[in-house]
Amino acid sequence: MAMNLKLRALQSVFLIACIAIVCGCSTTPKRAQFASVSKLPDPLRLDNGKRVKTAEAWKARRGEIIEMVLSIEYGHMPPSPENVVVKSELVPEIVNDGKTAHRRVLLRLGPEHSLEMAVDLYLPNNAAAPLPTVVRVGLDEKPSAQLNGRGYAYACYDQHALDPDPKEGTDVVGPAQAAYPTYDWGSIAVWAWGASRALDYLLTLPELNRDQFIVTGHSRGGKTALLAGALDERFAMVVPNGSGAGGAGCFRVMNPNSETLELITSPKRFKSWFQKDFGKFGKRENELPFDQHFVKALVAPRLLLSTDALGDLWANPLGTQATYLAAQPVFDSLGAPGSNAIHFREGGHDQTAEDYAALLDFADLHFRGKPGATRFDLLPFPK
Ligand code: GTR
Repeated sequence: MAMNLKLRALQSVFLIACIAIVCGCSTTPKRAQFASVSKLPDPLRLDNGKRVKTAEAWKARRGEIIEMVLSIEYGHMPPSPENVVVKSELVPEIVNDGKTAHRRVLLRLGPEHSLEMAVDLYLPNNAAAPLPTVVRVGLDEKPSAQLNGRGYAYACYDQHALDPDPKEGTDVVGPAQAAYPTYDWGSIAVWAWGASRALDYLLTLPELNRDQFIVTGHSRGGKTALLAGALDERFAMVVPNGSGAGGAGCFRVMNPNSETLELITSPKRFKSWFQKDFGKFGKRENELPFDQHFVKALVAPRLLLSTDALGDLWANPLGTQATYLAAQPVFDSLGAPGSNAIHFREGGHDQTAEDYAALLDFADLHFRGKPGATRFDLLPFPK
């Protein structure tokens, strides 16, 4: 008997070592790395135990999931203030070798219009309106030439005007949290609320197609884009890039060396991005009633594409594939199997021209019926 147990233990050590070699990891694998997609919580099971079978039941389940992820992970956001106005607008300038008209708009919003937020708008010259529009978390001129060149309008907004992003381990009560003191929202929720306020303004512009808004962002901006798109159904397409922990990465299924729930919620790092008690699930991910595929599922049946890099282990590519697989049944059940997509490129932590090309190809496919060069069905890891 004792011999048998010894043999079993030896076998397990050998098996773990083999898995570690296959995964290319030198450290002892952590428990979470071995969770299987089939063991993740079921987004299609209502709190009362019944399984979702109709679109109506999904609506109810969607409400349950929203409350679950906001109360536990991100914190609650105030409703739309419905008062976004333009404070000032700079005269458009022509950039990108004459191909783009750029203008900066300063918005006022919130209680007594006390909040201000800048939005940069880049419109392609000579493109047929109304245009599909990419909305990015964070001001960045770089992608404008590529996006405008493909006939997409591009807008980006200054999320830090609502809540600044000081160096890790420091928290400040930002202007939006000060304006709405009774809400428990962390920075990601504030920034995501900002995406919706930028959209409130963009929807007033007749040159933009109101049914073809895409929200994207990178890294902490990717987490923000996923949450914004998950909650705000006016976004037709949602593209988190390199978003990892708190974004498209699964907390229970991880590459070795990926950022864990415990690490990201450490008070020395990014506790302030989340609802203040979220960190208690560090090393207890299995007790979470959801995982990040629930957040992805909130996008269904709209379009969702996560773009990631295979060399960006910190952002957990394996776990991003896991959430893609685990969210798929929700898209299937709503009759939109092709609306859930994933794309991996070689390289590291960035949102590159290749990532934007994948976004544009996915949008062209669904908005214009025009297939591009990017494949969305390639899975780098075994299922
Ligand atoms: C890292 C953080 C990641 C990611 C990244 C970024 O330090 O651990 O979750 O958000 O910052 O936003 O660049």
